[in-house]
Amino acid sequence: MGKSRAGARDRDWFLATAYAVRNRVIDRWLEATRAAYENGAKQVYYLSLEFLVGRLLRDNVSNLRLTETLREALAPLGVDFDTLRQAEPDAALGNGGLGRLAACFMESLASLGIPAFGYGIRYEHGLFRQILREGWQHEYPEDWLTFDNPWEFARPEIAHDIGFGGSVEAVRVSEAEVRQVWHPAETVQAVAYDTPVVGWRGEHVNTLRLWSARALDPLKLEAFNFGDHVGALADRMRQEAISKVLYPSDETPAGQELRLRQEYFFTSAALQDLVRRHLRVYGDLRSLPEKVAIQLNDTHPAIAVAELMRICVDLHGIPWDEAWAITRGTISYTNHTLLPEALESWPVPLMERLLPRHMQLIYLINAHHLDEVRAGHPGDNRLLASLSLIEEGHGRRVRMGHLAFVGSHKVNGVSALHSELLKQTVFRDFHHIAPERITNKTNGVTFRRWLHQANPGLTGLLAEVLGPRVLDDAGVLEQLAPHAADAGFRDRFAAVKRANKEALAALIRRQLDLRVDPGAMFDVQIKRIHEYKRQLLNILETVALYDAIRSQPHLDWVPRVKIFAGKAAASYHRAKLIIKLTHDVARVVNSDPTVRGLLKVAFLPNYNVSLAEMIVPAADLSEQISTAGMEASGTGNMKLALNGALTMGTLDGANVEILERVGADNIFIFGLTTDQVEARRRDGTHGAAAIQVSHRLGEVLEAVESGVFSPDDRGRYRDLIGSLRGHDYFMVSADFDSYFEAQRRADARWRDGAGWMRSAVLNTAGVGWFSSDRTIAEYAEEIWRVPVRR
Ligand code: NBG
Repeated sequence: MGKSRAGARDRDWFLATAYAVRNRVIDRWLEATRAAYENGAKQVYYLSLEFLVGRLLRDNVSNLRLTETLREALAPLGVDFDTLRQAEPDAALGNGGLGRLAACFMESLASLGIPAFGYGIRYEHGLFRQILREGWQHEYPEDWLTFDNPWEFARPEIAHDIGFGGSVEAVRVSEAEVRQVWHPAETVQAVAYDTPVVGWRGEHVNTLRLWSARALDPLKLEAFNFGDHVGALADRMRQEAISKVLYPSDETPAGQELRLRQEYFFTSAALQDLVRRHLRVYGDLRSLPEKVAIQLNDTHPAIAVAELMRICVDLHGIPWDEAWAITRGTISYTNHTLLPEALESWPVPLMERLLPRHMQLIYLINAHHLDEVRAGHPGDNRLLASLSLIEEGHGRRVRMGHLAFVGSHKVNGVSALHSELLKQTVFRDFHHIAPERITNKTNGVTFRRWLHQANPGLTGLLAEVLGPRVLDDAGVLEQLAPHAADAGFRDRFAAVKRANKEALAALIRRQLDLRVDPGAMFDVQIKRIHEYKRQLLNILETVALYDAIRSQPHLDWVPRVKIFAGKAAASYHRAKLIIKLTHDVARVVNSDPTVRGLLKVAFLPNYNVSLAEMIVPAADLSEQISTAGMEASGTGNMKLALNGALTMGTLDGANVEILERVGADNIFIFGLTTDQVEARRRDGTHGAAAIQVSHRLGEVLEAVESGVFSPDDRGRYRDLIGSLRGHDYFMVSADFDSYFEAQRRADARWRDGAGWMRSAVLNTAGVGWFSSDRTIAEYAEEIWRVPVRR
């Protein structure tokens, strides 16, 4: 690092260590890449606008099995591995579950030895830093690249031209053939930055290739010479803005033009890159479906369908039908949400202006597609309108989900329930005409990060009791079940949990200046703040519990710490207000002596992957309380159960499958089902009805509404609470009593200490199936048709 030992800081030690580790990776990486070419293996390409990677040092060191070696090497230098690894900034190139899933999938692809590339954007600024001032969220830019990023390799020589705008010209290339030639008005370069992705035991290494935007002309020298220094750089700034920042929207529309530019930018770069690689080896695009699988992570890269058609038809002169077979044979698409506001669509005029040739191709794809529909269902105009790629009425728009659907050979949801709902709701008519298309691939998480690294204490215990094979095969966790009956084992399991809770309690003390008792139940809700995820329900229940403790202080209350963390989209006012309410309640509850510390509320700021790695191993209770039918899957639910937390959950997303695997005795299920939610929504007054029958809820709402927790601004929560009295779309009122009652069941189980621990062990034992290795093996077999090395 060019520094003396005395002058070196944690960051220097981190970088020096990372470079030393990196050297161990490179040979394997080059070797894996070469081997994949040589044996003609099929390549998987995972296209994702987000990769929420977090830190990489511990991941790489642990997968290379170098953790102990490294500690020993650092000790004589007086350097502590756990201190230096915290100097690594999180790569926060994602918002939440969707981006983190992509990162887990990359790790599992490498661990299963499947040759794969991840393609995305190298955002200069990832997800914003959250700062809380008096409980209000403020967003600050995040700067992960300020210091060197030791994991990435810049490849300035690998660059693709990405066009925007301009016009399309018909050019006769032979007597028989006219081709459409796109003349973009503007061209930006996509430059590759590669990060090696090390699989378990370092046996296979793949590549995460992120694109950065580079202007072709760095500077208008003439303008500069005439003194217009800012104007001379303006074009460059505009073009390079494409990879400047991640859109901080999570399941909310990001409708701006720059977003569409980002989507086309990385999708086109990815396709040009993989087509070039394919042609170099096989010389012909016709073998693409046999040698390449492209997975679209949500609709963000859905323009790939039109782009691949453009490459085949316009650039390679492949006849339409054949090009279509290549495209559909290669591409498949994962849907991650049913929320109508998150289903992407772009105004036709914007598409025409930004991507004129793609718009023509989309019309052509639509024409062929609707012809087929018409042939099968003559005269059914409703069906045609519903299946069209173009939404007519209030401004014509291109429906990206429809484009992705027609251009894919498989479309999957991310939990059993979600995939069923896809068939019944957003893709109902598509499912009718293509009943084989939709399939389910329930999400998973990588156990290397979320168990081995995040919870070394538990991992050591599991390896001792089950044998080291548990490290390679999550299926072995099943064999833990009989140990739940062994008091000696439960004590050791409980001791690990206790140590993790002490570490988290210390963090809470440092960050919030709040003392919490590691002996209390740690009740955790960590995820993006969103109305459908219902942090509000949790806070209202907290208020109800607070009232109950105060009115009967002598009862034997279970001590609880309510732990929250999560970010709200910058423009999502109601979500920010919910964060504020959490703080207002925390202030009152935490300082009330009559509560005697039996209830504490802690909101940890700036939730990210690294903070999750601290909280997950320390949780006792996992709040997965979304309105039924709204959380596509969830993955935090899996991480927490894996680490021995009991789930407090609705029958939503993957909670349903967690229930099946851990058993009804080891999970707390409450609330309306998807069908009941739907039925109740048809009744416009259900909020008021629920409040009428619940005295407890009525009191809680009145207190919050009248300003008991916000004496500085008594009207602060009037609208928020008012909405629960009316239509209450998210069923907070309707589910309140059921939730309160389920929480009391949790209390009862907690009082039976042995019973709680038995359930905790059975959670860890029951969720081996939620390893992303299982998920990826399913994609490999049923969607990509690539072999898996196990
Ligand atoms: C999210 C869902 C989660 C799911 C992740 C990963 C989006 C659009 N969807 O329930 O809300 O676990 O995707 O599949 O971010």
